[in-house]
Amino acid sequence: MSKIVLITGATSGIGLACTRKFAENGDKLILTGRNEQRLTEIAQELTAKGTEVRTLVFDVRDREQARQHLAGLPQEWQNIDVLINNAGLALGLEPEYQGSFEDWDTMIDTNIKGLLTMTRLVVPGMVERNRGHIINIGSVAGDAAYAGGNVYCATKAAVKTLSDGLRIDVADTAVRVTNLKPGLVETNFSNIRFHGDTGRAANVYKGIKPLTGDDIADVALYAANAPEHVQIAEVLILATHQASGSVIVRK
Ligand code: NDP
Ligand code: 8X3
Repeated sequence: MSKIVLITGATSGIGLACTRKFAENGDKLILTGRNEQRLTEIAQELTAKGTEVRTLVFDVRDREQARQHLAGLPQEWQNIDVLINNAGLALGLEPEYQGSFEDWDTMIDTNIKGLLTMTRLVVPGMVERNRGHIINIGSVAGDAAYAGGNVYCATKAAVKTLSDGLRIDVADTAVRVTNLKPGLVETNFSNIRFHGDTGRAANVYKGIKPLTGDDIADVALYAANAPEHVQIAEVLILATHQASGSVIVRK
């Protein structure tokens, strides 16, 4: 049965890959992001292939905008079946005692508070309907800190704890909660982390075949379509030559 799937940060990387996979699966999509032009282009591409799409342009850090956009959805789009909390970022790789206050605030406001905002706004309807699925994009970074990862790792550890907490809080309903924890995925992630230093970003994926957004989207799609009595609670997805956040074998 076709589902209504809301994906945050649908304009790039893992969010865009999920967008395309769920569209191919025949689902209806609510795509959110900050880049209106990119969202429109993606929506046009998918609409041409027969997918029903709505786009919502807002920053997940802006609680009031998020609230207004969701409340403004037409009635037939209100019953969201799957929420993919994907929007997020890392900024910097400095030691904790030298990090940027501004970068820390952006990561915490986006990766933790933005995810919480979306959860708070969407999940009550799921609980009321006794149907729904939240797929949070955590990270191997949330399992253990790595050098320079400090605040980013802490935000992804928070995603794990918030996923576990939510799973407990909805355990008396049919709502499911999944925390997907990718390792190295080649997206725009490292360009953002290094503030546009593309050479430094490219080095992150040197000597190893990294994951792609599609690899993560495949798992998200599997989790969303697992039989109703099956809850894929948490999945760690690594490149074959990556063993943990800090053990990466490059050849
Ligand atoms: P990308 O930079 O390619 O995509 C990030 C997406 O999030 C973009 O669409 C971006 O939109 C959006 N976004 C960022 N900040 C906001 C915001 N404040 N409001 C709305 N949208 C926002 O990176 P990835 O696809 O790699 O990252 C997606 C998620 O996956 C993140 O949560 C990241 O932490 C996680 N992750 C990534 C891994 C990797 O190795 N790449 C590994 C593990 C987890 P915009 O263009 O407007 O900035
Ligand atoms: C993104 C993967 O290893 O750069 O969460 O933290 S990593």
